[in-house]
Amino acid sequence: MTLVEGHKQIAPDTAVPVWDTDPYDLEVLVDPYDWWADLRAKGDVVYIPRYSALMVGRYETTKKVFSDHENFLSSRGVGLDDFALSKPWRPPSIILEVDPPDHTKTRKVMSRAMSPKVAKALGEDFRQTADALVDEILEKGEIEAVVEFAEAFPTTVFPKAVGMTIVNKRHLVDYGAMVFNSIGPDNELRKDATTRVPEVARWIMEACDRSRLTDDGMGALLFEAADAGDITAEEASLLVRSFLSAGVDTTVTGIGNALWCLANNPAEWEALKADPSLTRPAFEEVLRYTSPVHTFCRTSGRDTEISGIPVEEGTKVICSLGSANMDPEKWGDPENFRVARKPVGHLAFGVGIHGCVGQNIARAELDAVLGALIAKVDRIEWTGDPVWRPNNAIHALDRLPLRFIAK
Ligand code: OVV
Repeated sequence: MTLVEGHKQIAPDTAVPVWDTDPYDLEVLVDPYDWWADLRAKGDVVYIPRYSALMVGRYETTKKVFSDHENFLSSRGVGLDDFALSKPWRPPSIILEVDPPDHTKTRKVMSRAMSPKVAKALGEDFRQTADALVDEILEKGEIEAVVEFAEAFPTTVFPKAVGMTIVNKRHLVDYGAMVFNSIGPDNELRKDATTRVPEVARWIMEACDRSRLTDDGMGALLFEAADAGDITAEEASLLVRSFLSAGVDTTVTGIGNALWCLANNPAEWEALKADPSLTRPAFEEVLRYTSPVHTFCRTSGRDTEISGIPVEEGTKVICSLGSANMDPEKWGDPENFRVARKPVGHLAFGVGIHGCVGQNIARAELDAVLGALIAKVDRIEWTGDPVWRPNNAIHALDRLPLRFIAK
């Protein structure tokens, strides 16, 4: 069998539009908006010869594929590698890269460990840390906000919430880059990110051991589930690894992207300051407008169809969450960032049984960060040009030169 990027080469149905393009081209990754518009214009589903894969980016189709876990599997990998045919770069995640019934049990344990109640209890520490960080930033005035704000916050509060006793902020950020770049082709980005796999992955697994965790964090809740017989101790460790895989880069990106949106849209920042009840909707709009996780794949587990187009078993379907979140058919004026939009149904957290299980924690972090900004900051201004950092699955900033002016 001929493999392309670790999956079966397919013969697409003749009715599928063919688009000779690279969704993982560096220029697309750093500025995807026009490319997404082209993707949606091609049709419900397109064939990308370069990767011998189908791709979807219209809202309704993307939502449908993402919700249909029976036809579109996660257990064969959510990147371009088909785990049925090629060896994954790390032992697969037991919550992300798995289907029901195996998924059901781990999902339940993870949702309990990150319940609204847990998120609420963490809120106090999140707020204290956000207040202190914003005070520090105001003292400095001008900062590079990716490192000094976006990375600083989650790498402080999240390891603490998990109950980690050994913390290496650099390893946490680098591991996130590895995990998310691996959800894509084996291009330069993925090769660069994974050069340090043995060292960083070993550190991550060590940090996930029960002996390295406090008895009062989210990690301990997983080992309590192991004590109760819901999962094994090995599974608890792998689920701690999932916290560290999915909980750092994503929220770092959420904070960076929020600052980018607010600095670019001063009138919306004024509207948010004037009405702090818009804090939550403003974050949802940041998610819709910037899609911190822009792309995930699924694999068809049987012959099926998308919008009436036959799809053969073993087909990788590249799903552009970022494009779906900018589809004018769904959003009317998607190109406008509006803090009061309340974009219910955005796909930034995914949708269906694999929808982000940590979203309560993410929202609690952003409530704290935006709350501290609203309370203390009058203006957010550019001191230079923002720079985006290409990643096969994450739509994140690399540099945010910003000035913060106190109230
Ligand atoms: C990149 C990512 C997203 C969600 C979950 C995981 C990883 C995991 O490792 O479980």
